[in-house]
Amino acid sequence: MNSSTSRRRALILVDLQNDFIREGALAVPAGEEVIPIANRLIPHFEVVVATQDWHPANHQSFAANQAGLTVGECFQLHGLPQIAWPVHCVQGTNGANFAAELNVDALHHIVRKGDAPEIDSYSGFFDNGGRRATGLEQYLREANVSDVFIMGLATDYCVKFTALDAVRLGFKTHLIEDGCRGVDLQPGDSQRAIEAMRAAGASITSQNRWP
Ligand code: VGL
Ligand code: ZN
Repeated sequence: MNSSTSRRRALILVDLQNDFIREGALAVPAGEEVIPIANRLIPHFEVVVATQDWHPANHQSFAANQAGLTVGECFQLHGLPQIAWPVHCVQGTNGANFAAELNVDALHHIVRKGDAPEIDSYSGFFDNGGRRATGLEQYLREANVSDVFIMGLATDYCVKFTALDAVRLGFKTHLIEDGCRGVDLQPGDSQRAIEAMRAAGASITSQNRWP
């Protein structure tokens, strides 16, 4: 089988960063529980990619940068629906660093996103307007990746939109459901996100697939 027909499998670790776990600025409930799962699964994949939320301090998704808005409120940001978030994952801060326990030496590629102040970027592939690509698609294609296995934080935001873009781009897309945790601003958001990923064509799998 030549390289153009080979099917390589990539693990995509979404936003396993300090601000999304424990006492982080945008802590996802029980978010830290997925770090050991990531470390355990890494050796099973030929390609391992991590995304990293990477905002400038003046990012316009931060409630603190929007007069009159409080965290959790929805507003329009340059024509796109946006949730006002706490200041998080500011470039160069400890909150933006990968979780200390994550086996970062095993990562083949890191994708930084959300660096343009005027637009958010939940997906690891494109900004929320679907305009600017991060380079992840090109990286995966050059690595002859056919299947992507996605896990991380948060189920209802960055995991969801990364998976939906992966399906749309034609990757066979698998969600490692128990490798994800969600924000659940509204109760049920994570479950609805999983349903949306399934409906779009992602297959839902579990870490038990690699015993
Ligand atoms: C995320 C909200 C804001 C995520 C990132 O990683 O899911 N959520 N920025
Ligand atoms: Zn963010």
